[in-house]
Amino acid sequence: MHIGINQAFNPNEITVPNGCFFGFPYEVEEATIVLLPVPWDVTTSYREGTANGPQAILDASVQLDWYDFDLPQAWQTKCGTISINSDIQDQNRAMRAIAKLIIEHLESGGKVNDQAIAQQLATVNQASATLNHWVYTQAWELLEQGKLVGIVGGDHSVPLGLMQALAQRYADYGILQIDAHADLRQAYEGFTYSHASIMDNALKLPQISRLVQVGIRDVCEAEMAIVQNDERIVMFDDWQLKTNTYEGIPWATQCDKIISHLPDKVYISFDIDGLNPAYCPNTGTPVPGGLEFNEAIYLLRSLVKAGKTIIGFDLCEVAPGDGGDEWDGNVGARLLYKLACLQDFSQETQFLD
Ligand SMILES: [Mn+2]
Repeated sequence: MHIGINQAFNPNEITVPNGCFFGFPYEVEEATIVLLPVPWDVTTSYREGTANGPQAILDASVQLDWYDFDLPQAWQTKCGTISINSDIQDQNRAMRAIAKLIIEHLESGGKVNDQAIAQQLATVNQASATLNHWVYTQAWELLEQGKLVGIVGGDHSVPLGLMQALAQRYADYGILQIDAHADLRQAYEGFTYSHASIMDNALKLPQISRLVQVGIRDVCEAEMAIVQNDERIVMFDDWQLKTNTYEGIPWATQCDKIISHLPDKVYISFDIDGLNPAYCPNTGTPVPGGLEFNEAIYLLRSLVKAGKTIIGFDLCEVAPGDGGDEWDGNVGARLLYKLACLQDFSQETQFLD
C-alpha cells in the first residue's frame, strides 16, 4: 500500500515520497511500465549490499528533476512500482548466510563438489530457482496485462525470470548487456544462478538470438572461449572501445556498430559496474575503467533512435554506501529514469530528431 499515491504530481515542485520510484502517482493497474524490485544478493562473490539497491534507488529517486533534454514529456511516462517484498528480503538474508559459508569454504581451498558443502549448495540453488520462478511469475502476469517490465536488482542473477517470460512472448530478441564482466561463468562457485552466470543461463533460451556485451574488462579465459565459440555473442570490450576513442573513432560511430549487431527487439541488461566505478563506488564487484554516464545514455538513446524496441530491462548491482551515502542510489535512480522513459518511447517511432 502506497501512501498518497494518487496525489497530484507537479513536475516543477518538490516530489513527495509515496513509496513509488520517482514519487510518481501511478498505481500498477494504470501504469505503462512497471518496476519490479528484486532485493536479492545471495550469490554475490565479493562485496554484498546490492539487495539494498532497490531501496537506495527508491530513496534517491524522488529528488530528481524531471525535464529530459531528449524527451521533454518524459515525466508523463506512466511508471508504476511493485513494493519491495519483505519475504524476499528475509529469504535473502537467510540464504546469504549459507552462501557465505560456501564461499568461505572455497576461499580456504575447498572444492565445489566437496561433500561438506553439498547440502548447503543444494539449499542455495533451490532458493535461487524459487526466486527466479517468482520473478518469472510476476513478470509474466504483468506482460499479460500489457505492461512493460523493468527489474531493479539486486545482484545480476535476478533478471532471469523476466528474460524467460519475454522468451515466451517473443520468438527472437537480443540482449544489450552493459557490464564490466561477461557473466558467462558456468555455475560460478557452484551457484547455478550466480550473478556471474546470468548470461550463461540466459543463452540457454533459444529465443535469445544475440548477446551484445559492452564495457567488459574483467573476464576469464574460459569466458573468452565461450565468446569466440558462440556466434550469438558479440563482445565490445572496454579496452577496445577506449582504444578506438583514443585513436579518433567517434563514440557515435562505435554506438552505431554496437547497435548494428542487435535484432529489432532488444532487452537491456544494465549492470551498474559497466560504468566507471566513480558512478558506483559501492557496487558488488567494481572494476576501473568503464563507460562514462553520458556515454551509456548516448548508447541507449542511439539504440532507440535506430528504431529498436526495448522489450524489457534490468538495472542491477547498485548498492548503497555506508552511513547514508546516497551517491550510488542517485546515479542508479537517474539511470532507471532514463531506461524507463526510453523503453516507453521506444514503443513508438519518430520521437527523436
Ligand atoms: Mn554483471
